[in-house]
Amino acid sequence: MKILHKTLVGCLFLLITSHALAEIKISHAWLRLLPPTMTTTAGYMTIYSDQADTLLSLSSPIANSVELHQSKMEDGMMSMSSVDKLAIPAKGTVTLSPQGYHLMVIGLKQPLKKGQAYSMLLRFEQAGEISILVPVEAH
Ligand SMILES: [Cu+2]
Repeated sequence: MKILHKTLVGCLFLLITSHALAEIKISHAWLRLLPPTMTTTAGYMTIYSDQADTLLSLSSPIANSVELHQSKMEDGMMSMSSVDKLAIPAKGTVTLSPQGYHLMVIGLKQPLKKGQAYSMLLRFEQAGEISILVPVEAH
């Protein structure tokens, strides 16, 4: 039942955005619910592009900044570093997940509420700006 619910939420927030130059599809976007005392959280999504594109930056009115990060296993230790941009191959998909690339939403201006969705702006080199709604989920 829980899995079914997650799938439904994912589908509801599947966003299809068309553009004259490029088509970007963003699916399964979510922000991790954390205790209200935490001011930084992580975000995940799947990005598809029908032509080669690059995600240059992100922002959201709910936070001071949104950074692209990459988690890596190095010498048996999980570490993460910031990435300044993310290439998406033509007709390719890049998945941001807890194990790899992810978003750090830094300096939250208010505690995130479960079930609520917050707007986020993505800036692509080719497709331009794309605004999405990202729901908060407790995984
Ligand atoms: Cu990170």
